[in-house]
Amino acid sequence: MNFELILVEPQIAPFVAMVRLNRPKELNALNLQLMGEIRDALAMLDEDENVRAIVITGNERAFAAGADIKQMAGRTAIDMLKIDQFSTWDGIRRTKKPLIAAVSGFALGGGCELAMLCDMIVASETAQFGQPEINIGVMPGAGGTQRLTRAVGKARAMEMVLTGRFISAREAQDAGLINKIVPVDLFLDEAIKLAASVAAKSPIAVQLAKESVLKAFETPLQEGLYFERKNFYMLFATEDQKEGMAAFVEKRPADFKGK
Ligand code: DAK
Repeated sequence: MNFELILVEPQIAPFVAMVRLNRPKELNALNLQLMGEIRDALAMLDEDENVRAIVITGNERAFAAGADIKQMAGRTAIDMLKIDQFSTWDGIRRTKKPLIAAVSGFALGGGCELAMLCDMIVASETAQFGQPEINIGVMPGAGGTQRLTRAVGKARAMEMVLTGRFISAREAQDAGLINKIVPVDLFLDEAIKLAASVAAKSPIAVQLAKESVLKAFETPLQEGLYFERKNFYMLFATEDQKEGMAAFVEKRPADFKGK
C-alpha cells in the first residue's frame, strides 16, 4: 500500500508494528486522507501474522492537534453526514490487535480521541491532552465526551470539554487516562517496549482479553462477565494455552505460535 501522510514500519521490534502520523507542519491535523490511511494501515497490520501489537505515534511536538479545522471549516451538516467519518473511526476501533499510543506534545480534540481509542497510552513529559472543540464552536464528536468521562471521571471531563483546558501528562496520569510518563527522548522506545511485552504473549489470548476488557465499557456487569467466561473457555481450545501452561510446569519460557 502507498501512504502519503503516514509512515508504516511493519517490524519496529519482533511482532511489533508502528504507524507514524506524518503531517508535521500541520501538527498532524487529522484530515480525511490521514484518517483513511490510518484505517487502511491498521486493517493491513491486523491481517499480518507477524504483527501482534501496534504502536501509533506522531512526533515530539504533536501526536495530533485534532481534526483538520481548515478542511472542516466550510462544511455543512449534510456534508458531514455524507462524508461519514464515523465509518473510518469505527474501522480503527475494530482493530483486533492491541494499539499503543506513543504521545508527545499535543493530543487535542480528535488527537486525544484517537489516543483514547488506543488500548494503552505512553506519554512524554511534554504531552498535553485536551478537548478544545468548545473554543471553535463545536464539541467532541469521536468519543471525547464518552471515553474521556469513563477514563477521568465526570468532574474533570466536564471541565475539559466545557472550558477546553489542556491537561499535562502528570494530570492525565493522576486521572487514569494514561499508563506511563517518560522523558521526551524515550516515549517511543518505551511504547515499543510495552508493545513488545504484549507481543510476547499468546496473540489469541491477547485478542480475546482486549475484546473482553472493552466489553466492560459497553455492557452491564453480568453480561460482561458471561462474555469474559466464553472467551476464557475458548482459550482452552488453543495450542498456546497448552504451551503456556506446559512451559510454566517445565520452568521454561513459553513459545506462543498464535494457534
Ligand atoms: N487543524 C488544522 N491546522 C492546524 C490544527 C488543526 N486542528 N492545529 C494546528 N494546525 C496548524 C496551524 O494552523 C499552523 O499552520 P500554519 O498557520 O503554519 O499554516 C500549524 O499547524 C502550527 O500551529 P500553530 O502555529 O497554531 O502552533 P502553536 O504552537 O502556536 O499552537 C496549538 C499549537 C495546538 C495550541 C494550536 O495550533 C491549536 O490550538 N490548534 C487547534 C487545536 C484544536 O482546536 N483542536 C480540535 C480541533 S476539532 C469527527 C471526528 C473527530 C472530530 C470531529 C468529528 N467525526 C468522526 C465526525 C474532531 C474535531 C477536532 O479535533
